[in-house]
Amino acid sequence: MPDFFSAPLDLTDPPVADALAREARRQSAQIELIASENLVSGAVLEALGHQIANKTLEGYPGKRFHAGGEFVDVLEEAAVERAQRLFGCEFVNVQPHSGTQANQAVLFALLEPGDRLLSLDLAAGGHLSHGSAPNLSGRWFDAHHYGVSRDTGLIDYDALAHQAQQLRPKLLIAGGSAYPREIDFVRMAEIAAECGARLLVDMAHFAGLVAAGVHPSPVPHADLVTCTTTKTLRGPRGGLILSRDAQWRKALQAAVFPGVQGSLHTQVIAAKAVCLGEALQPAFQEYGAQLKRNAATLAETLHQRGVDIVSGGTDTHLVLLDLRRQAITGQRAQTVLEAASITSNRNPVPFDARNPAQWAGLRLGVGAVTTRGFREQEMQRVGGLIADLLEAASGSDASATVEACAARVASLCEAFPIYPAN
Ligand code: DSN
Repeated sequence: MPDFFSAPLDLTDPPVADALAREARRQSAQIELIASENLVSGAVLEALGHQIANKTLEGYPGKRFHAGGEFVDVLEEAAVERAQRLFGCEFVNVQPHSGTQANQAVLFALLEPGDRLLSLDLAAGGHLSHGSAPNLSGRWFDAHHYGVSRDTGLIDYDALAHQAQQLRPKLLIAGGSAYPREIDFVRMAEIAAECGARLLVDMAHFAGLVAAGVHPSPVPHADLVTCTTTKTLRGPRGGLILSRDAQWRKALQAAVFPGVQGSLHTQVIAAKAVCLGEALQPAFQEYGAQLKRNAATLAETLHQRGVDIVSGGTDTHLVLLDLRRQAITGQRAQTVLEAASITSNRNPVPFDARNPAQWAGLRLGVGAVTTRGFREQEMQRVGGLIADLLEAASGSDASATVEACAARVASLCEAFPIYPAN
């Protein structure tokens, strides 16, 4: 009988161990370009796998509903203090289990059911949790959306100001999942103030760039800021709520627990503390700067090969391709890239069809490859591979190109190894 506390997984549960091992090999052998992904440090993984995961706790440090929370208190206080220093804010809640739950808690704190909110349209790069029809936020609130200019792909702030004046929302939301450009937070705050709305900025995708000091911070301008720790912040799956001051503290603490969540994911709190500590190191500033250089290089390489880039480029880690010129769907592109071991996701482009099967966009992000060590030279190679694959995808048989690109992906990945066990 294997020892319960020490037996390795491959002995106790081979099918699960096998799937995990194969996933580790997949990550090692594929070029990961999903914009919401990254590769966490060994230290973050160690915290995530720690037995602190056994601990059940509700409430906040010093005011828990269960005994035995003294060490989790140390971790939660460290995570809060590090986030305060990193983002220059007075209030932080590190408990949200995801970015969506962070947003849900903000809506719970600021709005009553039926209240009006105004957020970026999904096809223009918004997020489900900002009032999308199938999401709770779209069911329980009177959600309206602003878009981007058809000519530039950029937010049209004058049109937004006019729309906000007409609608008088209680909450204006900036940010999303696929808007590749810097947002003018000063202008957003003005628009919110002019119509009597609060401003929430969801910086889930670009939080790491803000932390690195290579992207403007929304913290001084927004009433509230949410993010994940997962993406460019290079930490565990989970969310944060931030505010420049403490005026919403009581409402937000209560909104997270007991409002929308129960007990903590204690191992994730530990891992959040670790990733926030890493983001405070000078090396993270260089990581953030490299993210921007890598994304810009990828966008430029693809543009030179005749691929349309939504908004003409990027200010972040994210590049959104518009494949209408190639006459292929995002799904077709995603499938062909995946066959060559490049992982990405289909996405709508502004004013796109409602049906995901017909979306014309492909979203790329450089968080994981930058962590892996790719720089401009590698991004040019990756851009060239993607351009070859997109050209092949618009023909009837892409298999020869896929095979040639897959071999080049394999050699690139071998040159930039990740975790030691791989
Ligand atoms: N919001 C989704 C994305 O951007 O891919 C998941 O984080």
